[in-house]
Amino acid sequence: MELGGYYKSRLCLALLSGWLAPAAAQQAPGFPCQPVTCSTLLPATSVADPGTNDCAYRAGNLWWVDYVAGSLAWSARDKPARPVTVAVFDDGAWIDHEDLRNQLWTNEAEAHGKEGVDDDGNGYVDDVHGWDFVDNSPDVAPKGACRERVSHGTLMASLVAAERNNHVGIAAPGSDGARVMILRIVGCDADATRVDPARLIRALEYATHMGARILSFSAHWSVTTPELDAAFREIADRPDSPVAAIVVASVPNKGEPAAGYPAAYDFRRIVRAIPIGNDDEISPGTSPAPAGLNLGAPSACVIGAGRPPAQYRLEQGSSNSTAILAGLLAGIWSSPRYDKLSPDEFLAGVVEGRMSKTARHSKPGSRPPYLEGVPLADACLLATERRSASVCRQPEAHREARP
Ligand SMILES: [Ca+2]
Ligand SMILES: [Ca+2]
Ligand SMILES: [Ca+2]
Repeated sequence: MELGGYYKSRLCLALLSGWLAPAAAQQAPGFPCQPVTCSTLLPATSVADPGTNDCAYRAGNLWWVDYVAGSLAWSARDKPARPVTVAVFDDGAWIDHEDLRNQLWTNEAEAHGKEGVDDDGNGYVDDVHGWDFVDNSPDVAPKGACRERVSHGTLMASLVAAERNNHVGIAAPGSDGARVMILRIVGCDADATRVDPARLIRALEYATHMGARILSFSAHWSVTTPELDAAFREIADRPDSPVAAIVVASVPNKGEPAAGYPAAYDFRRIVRAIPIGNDDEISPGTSPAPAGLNLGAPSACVIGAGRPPAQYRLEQGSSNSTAILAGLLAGIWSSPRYDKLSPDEFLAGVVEGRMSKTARHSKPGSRPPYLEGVPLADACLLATERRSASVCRQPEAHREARP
């Protein structure tokens, strides 16, 4: 990262070492993870302005990256991350978007193989960056009516791993530590919008066999089958499973009476994203979820990738929380300190042992199980004296007063 450029930006005040303090000083004034209010988040300039580097971040519009101390999960120049593959189960993605195209998991055998040939013999022909399980195709782009709508999967993939420091758009906590595998499991047309258990089982098998260590589900559903339950149990619960992975599950916030699956599974490798809005509050209408690894993550006023090649969108919702948390976990897991850990070791030592025990909590929620609030996800456990984070915020004068 070139620091000099930050000082030159008229929109941007570089606050370097000291603003994001070591973990021991988390309660001090100026605590690094203080969010800015939503009203400051409207872009101060075009987020596609090529004259700045990750300009949405430079313009102070990526509050959600700072809220999870996401820059601490970016790799140090002398210690590049060993990226974690994050499978994004969604409606496909525009992988030619400028902030996504270099951030994709790649099946090297297919990337360097022959077109029309299943070069790695995994049963899928030309699966370079994932698979479309709806139309059984290597083309993971949105299809049908989805082509004319906001691509939910594109937004999610960008919140996991948008390319950092490429002079455009946004950055994400998993910019360095995550690579996204695109799995299209729902479509837009009539019957295709429902989650199909058999289709989902195939996608789960694909993701885990191709090496995904985090499975990100911003989708949720209310009915399941014994076979689908068994597939999730194998991945997310059984000790010593050869396909163990961490499932990051959304908890919806539109007043649904139950969280839906996979958040509703009481499995130990499930990490639930609890949506957080302004001022550390759990989003109104957040569904109850089982006790366990429940971490708050930003939901409101989040900028992510839209249509290719260079559109961005401001979106709300619990889906955002899930993707941000998945990218954050990948960014932390990929750091040299933790990159050798198995899923169970990472969960026990880092997610449960450190992140869940943070002093940062949301405000109390209005109903069980959130009456005491939830721990807020962040990467502050990666703060060291050796390395403090570089963050970029608008000068105070450019912000509106908080209500
Ligand atoms: Ca193949
Ligand atoms: Ca091929
Ligand atoms: Ca970018």
